[in-house]
Amino acid sequence: MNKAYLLIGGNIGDRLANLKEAISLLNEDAGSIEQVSSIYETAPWGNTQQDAFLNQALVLSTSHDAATLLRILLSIETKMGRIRNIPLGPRTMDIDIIYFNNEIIETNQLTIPHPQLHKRNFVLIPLVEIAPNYLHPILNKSNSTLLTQCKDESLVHKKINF
Ligand code: PH2
Ligand code: MG
Ligand code: MG
Repeated sequence: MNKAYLLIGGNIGDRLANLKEAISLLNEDAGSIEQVSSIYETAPWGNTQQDAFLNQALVLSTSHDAATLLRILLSIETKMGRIRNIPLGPRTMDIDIIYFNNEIIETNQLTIPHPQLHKRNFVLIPLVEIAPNYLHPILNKSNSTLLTQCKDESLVHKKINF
């Protein structure tokens, strides 16, 4: 079995219901969700003129390889009404592969580890909750260390009451 670390999130519609739907579609179509982080409300990163996101990190156990998994994830995004228009812009659901086992993959479709992960609190904070000691296979640092060294100042806070 392969172990994929995913980050899911969105900022359009019923954000909480969309996270739950993404998890159930992942369990149906992609493999088995083994771990989930808390849900975080996160300030929009990159394009700041949009609503706040909810983000959550997941561990998926899957028999698919990374390229096949990517196709499945994109089809779930499409099922959930994702329309790709503005880069870094608002979306119902984005499902990103952050790590895949400890593989380093660089193709036209896919870069793993996710090339921006170490620059983003909205990725690192949920990720540290479920995999603090996982070593980034290129930077050779744990997720905890990456978070300590991250210069991102955008706000991320745990959502407990909805
Ligand atoms: N995704 C982006 C761009 N900016 N900001 C937050 N807070 N959360 C996201 O998931 C996010 C983002 C591109 O995929
Ligand atoms: Mg993304
Ligand atoms: Mg994406």
